[in-house]
Amino acid sequence: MIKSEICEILGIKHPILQGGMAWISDANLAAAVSNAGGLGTISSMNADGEWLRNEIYKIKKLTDKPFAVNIMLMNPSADELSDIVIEEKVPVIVTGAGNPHKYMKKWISSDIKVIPVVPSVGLAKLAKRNGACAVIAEGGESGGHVGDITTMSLVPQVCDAIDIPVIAAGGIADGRGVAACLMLGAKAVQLGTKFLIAKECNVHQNYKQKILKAKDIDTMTTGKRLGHPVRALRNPFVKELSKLEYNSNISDEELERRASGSLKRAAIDGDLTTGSFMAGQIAGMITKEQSCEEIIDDIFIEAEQILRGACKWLG
Ligand code: TUI
Repeated sequence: MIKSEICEILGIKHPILQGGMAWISDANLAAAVSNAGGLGTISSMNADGEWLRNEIYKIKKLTDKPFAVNIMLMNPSADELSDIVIEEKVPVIVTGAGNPHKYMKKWISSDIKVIPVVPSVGLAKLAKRNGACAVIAEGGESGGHVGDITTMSLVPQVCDAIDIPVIAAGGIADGRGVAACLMLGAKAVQLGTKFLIAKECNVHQNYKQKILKAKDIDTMTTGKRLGHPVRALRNPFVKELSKLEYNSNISDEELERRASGSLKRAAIDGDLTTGSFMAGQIAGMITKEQSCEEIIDDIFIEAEQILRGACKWLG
């Protein structure tokens, strides 16, 4: 059994978190992950207050285990959502896509555990100073909004820089990835793309099929020019966006307008030509739909075997 201090801090059985995925991770997916011994996460990126409150009510009916709400700081409703998580006594908040500094004091004084996603050592140090109980060091292999540094380079540098637990994310889909991240110094892992194909995930079937069919080279990033690079599976929409990005006659506003709504079109409508199917570079490793329990059990059985077998390297 693989355990770490993250299990104690968060009250979970296995050191694994499900990444909050906008328009995708709802109460149903998060509850299935929490019931399987990980930490499920409801994404509030696409949410208004009423939607989030409703999902929190639903998850409390579906599980008595801890869960997280993910607050994306680019969300125009972030201020409103930041109060709802307090009112509804959410046990854990994961933040992304920005610096959560202005909310941390009120969350921590309300006994909420805060885990910011950090794409750099500087932000990890800031998160620790502001009272985070752990950080998620997310490498650029991830799907969606990504930083520049890879998981392999980022995780050990963040582990060296701070003395709170580090959770690795980006490029992890199986027990090999989990074992490798523990060797880099991480105390847990966060997986997004792998949970997107879970049986309990309500995303459109076209999205799942695209991930199940993807190969290693099938993702690409766009949006660097706008300051928020996004990794998604190649399709006509993403290829066109990439062309426009290098066209100096196209304004930033026009680019933003084209990108806006594209994740919803993929996740809810399954629109293969105008949707943005955000996914990590490990999409090519995902070949079958499984329940959250099967995903987590398989991953930790494999990670344990690998770690036990690792002595062979010592002769
Ligand atoms: O946020 C994510 N992944 C996401 S958000 C998203 S929704 C979206 N839709 C359209 C366009 C863009 C996004 C899809 N995927 N992951 C967590 C994450 N946080 N990755 C990187 C960061 C991050 C970036 C900058 C965290 C902090 C940060 O701080 C910058 C600063 O100094 O404020």
